[in-house]
Amino acid sequence: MAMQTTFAMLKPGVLQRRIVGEVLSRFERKGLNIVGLKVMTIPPVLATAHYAEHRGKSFYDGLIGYITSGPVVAMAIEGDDAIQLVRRMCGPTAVCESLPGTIRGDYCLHTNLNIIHSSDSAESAARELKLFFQPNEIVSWEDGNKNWY
Ligand code: 3AN
Repeated sequence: MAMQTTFAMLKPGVLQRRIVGEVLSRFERKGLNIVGLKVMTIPPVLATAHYAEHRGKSFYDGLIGYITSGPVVAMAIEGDDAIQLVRRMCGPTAVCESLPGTIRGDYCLHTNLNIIHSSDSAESAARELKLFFQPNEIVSWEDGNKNWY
């Protein structure tokens, strides 16, 4: 196991649905540490940088339109194997494959509105954390209960 920090983002609509706390609670209860957190509206230049790998795909324009359509909650989450763990807690990209118990399985109906993003590799996490957070906006902290998770 390796201590990792991953990037995750609650997409537009999550604030409006007032389920931010519910989703954050899942990460907290799991034993992961929230080490960066901010509400922001994504400027188009950041949206295109973040989703550069999808440029040219059929859903790209809709994706950029959606992600810039309202405020998001950007998160840095730390813990042992956090990158893969957070991905698994989110569930697969396609909502019809996301099982109940995962965030996408429990909170969304359509793949293009799949409510949460999380980094899929160490390289993506490093790139995305740098895009969304200044170094001093990520604050590691010691958890006195860490031996109980
Ligand atoms: P993930 O967010 O699970 O890493 P990606 O990076 O393949 O998935 O896709 C980024 C986002 O693009 C997804 N979260 C989803 O909102 C949207 N997306 C991906 N594939 C499709 C698709 N086939 N149809 C509609 N939207 C899609």
